[in-house]
Amino acid sequence: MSTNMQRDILVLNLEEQMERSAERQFDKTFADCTDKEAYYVLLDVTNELMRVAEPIVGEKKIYYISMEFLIGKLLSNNLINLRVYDKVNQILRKNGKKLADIEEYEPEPSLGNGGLGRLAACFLDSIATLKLPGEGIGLNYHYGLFKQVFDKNLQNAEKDAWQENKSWLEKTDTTFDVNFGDKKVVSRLYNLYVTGYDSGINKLRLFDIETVDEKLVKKGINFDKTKIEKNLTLFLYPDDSDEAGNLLRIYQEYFLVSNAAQLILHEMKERQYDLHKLYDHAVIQINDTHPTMIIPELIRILVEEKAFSMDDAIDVVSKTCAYTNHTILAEALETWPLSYLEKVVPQLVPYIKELDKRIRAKVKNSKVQIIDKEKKVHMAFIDIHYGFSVNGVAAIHTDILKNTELNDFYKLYPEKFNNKTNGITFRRWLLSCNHPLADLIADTIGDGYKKDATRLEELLEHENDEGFLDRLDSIKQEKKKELAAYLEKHEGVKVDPTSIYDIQVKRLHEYKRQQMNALYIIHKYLEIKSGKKPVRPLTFIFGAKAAPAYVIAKDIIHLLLCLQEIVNNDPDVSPYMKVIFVENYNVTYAEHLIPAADVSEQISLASKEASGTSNMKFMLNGAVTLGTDDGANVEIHDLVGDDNIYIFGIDSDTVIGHYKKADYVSKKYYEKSPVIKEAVDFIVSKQCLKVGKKENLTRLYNELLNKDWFMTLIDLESYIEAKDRIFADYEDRNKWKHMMLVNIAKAGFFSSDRTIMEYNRDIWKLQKAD
Ligand code: DL6
Repeated sequence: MSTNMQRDILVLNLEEQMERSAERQFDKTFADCTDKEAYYVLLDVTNELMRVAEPIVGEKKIYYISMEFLIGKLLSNNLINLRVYDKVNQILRKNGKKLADIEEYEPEPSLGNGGLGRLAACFLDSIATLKLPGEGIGLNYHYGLFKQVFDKNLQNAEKDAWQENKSWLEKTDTTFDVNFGDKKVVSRLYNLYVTGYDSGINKLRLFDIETVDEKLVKKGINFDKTKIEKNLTLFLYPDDSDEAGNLLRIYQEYFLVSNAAQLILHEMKERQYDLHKLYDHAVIQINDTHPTMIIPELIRILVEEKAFSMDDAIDVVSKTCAYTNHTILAEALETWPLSYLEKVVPQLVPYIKELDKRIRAKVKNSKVQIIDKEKKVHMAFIDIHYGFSVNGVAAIHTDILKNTELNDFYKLYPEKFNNKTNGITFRRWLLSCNHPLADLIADTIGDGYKKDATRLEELLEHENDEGFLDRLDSIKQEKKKELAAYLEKHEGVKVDPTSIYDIQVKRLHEYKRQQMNALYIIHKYLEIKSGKKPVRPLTFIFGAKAAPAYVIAKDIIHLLLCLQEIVNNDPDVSPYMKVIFVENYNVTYAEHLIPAADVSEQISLASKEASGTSNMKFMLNGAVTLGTDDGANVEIHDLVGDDNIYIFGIDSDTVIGHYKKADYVSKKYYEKSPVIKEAVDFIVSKQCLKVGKKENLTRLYNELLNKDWFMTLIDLESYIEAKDRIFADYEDRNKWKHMMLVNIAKAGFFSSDRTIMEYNRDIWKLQKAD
């Protein structure tokens, strides 16, 4: 029987399948199952549907290698992609159940950190949706990224035990030997099915080892970092503030690429492809520098095990590998001491030296050498010299790479550089998280936009349709009410759904400038205290995790939590303004927050945010951006025009100029402006110190005054002005509804389907499966 027929039969008999599964697993009827049991029933039948779905195959495949895949909960998304969402909901209703209640029991896989990992997940969805043969290759972290817990206004980190026996993961029989310099481990492959929207199935390949010992984790997320056989896949981003942490990260990275190389070569062998033509059958996208070792590893295997000459091996691998850069922050561009690599992967070192030697023979410029004078290996440089494509993730980011950060490389290889502006999957960030909006759009312009997002522009024909604009507005209100209920349940804070929801959710980093938002909140607080009330209550919502070793980032969280306590408990102020820092922000939380947002905070220092992707998710859900001309904000600005976005602050050229001349002095702005001075001083005021810790608050205060590397103070006044303006404009309801409409209508460009089509057109060159 064809897979399509098997699928159709399963779908036809879905209700019976569910009954059978309920009986098999719990000895109950489906109606009698608890919501938790119902989740396992749905998991079971959905897994079955995926097992019989058509795999996407072709002569050439994309292998997207990444240390992170922030896939989020999968149930709703899979039901939507498999086109059984409505049918399942009907059956649930019949049995007195709601999908939203059932989904609460699905654990969120903790396999990513932020934008980079979430992008990888969106890309897998789009690759499958476009029927391109492709796989993600990553690691199966047991505790993944830490779980954030607040105590005394401080962030604590705990392990996130997300794995369960019954899950989306399928254990396979595939194992590989992975040899490190001082030890050998045996890997195990797990598969996770990736559904495309109304298309076929690809796989995410996650590797693990069976000797991991979860009991190694003692208090919080502390564990012995030297016991590699026991800790290798415990955590994503182990604390790398010491040598053992750095070494562990290198062990993890090599574990990933060794498995990836073996898996790819195994598939080539199975299909009897000529390895000299590897690039005709495989393209490897290296997601940031973390999987860079795939290049020397593949070269090593081809030379040592497949009798390739060094020249041939380098040639074939260079034609197979492509690199995506996701940041210009120097500290995030990995450089590993050669001595660390000699310890963990001595077998790769001769190859890395050979790659370095060949560049030295060709190019004299010391700034492009792979191994520098201090014997550090620049991983990105391996990718650029020995990959065939280098891409940035938004237009301005790619321009900065070409013209500034990687200019020496751009001059060497102009043909390799290209831009691929990021995107988001609309299946998750609209169809799944905002059903009423998705339905309204379908009612208005038809279903076509679900496959071709540019059709959202057709909504512009309705810009004068008051009825439509009112429906848009009432959906936003409905989502705001839902979020208010969710926040009350999860954070214990009551918010006014008629207030303006101003939301900043992303990793906590100084360049993203959550501290600037905090200074605005202080400013508003003091204004209200002095009697100047806002026209409408304001709700400031934050969600962010700080890397456990990033001290100032944790201080910023501390300040925001202190402000939350001060503001929300002050009877003079709390009716007019609330601050909520949600605990343990993750994909699930984002799915509740984003549809309800009015204002999308995208306030990074211009030039520093490579792209950003929450900006796209907010826009798609009708929020208006308050931001700098940075990352993909620049493209949002171009698309929606000056009238539908609020841009403030110095531009990227000015920022880069300040860095070049080293002439930025934050104190100058503090001394010149009473508004800035008052806000900054509040951080160490008696009122703040009463609820906060002196050490943390003083450190942050000093950082802002004496360093402020990400130039918060230079932009603060224009930020306050723009934010006051956006809040005032919210009162012009017609104008606001129109802005919502334009933002939604113009969001089509940011579908990750478009991004993946561009990757495929320019880099991967895969044939779509029939
Ligand atoms: O490309 C995905 C995502 C971008 O949207 C963000 O702007 C960028 O910060 C992020 N990059 C990283 C890499 N490390 N750092 N910093 O997460 O990638």
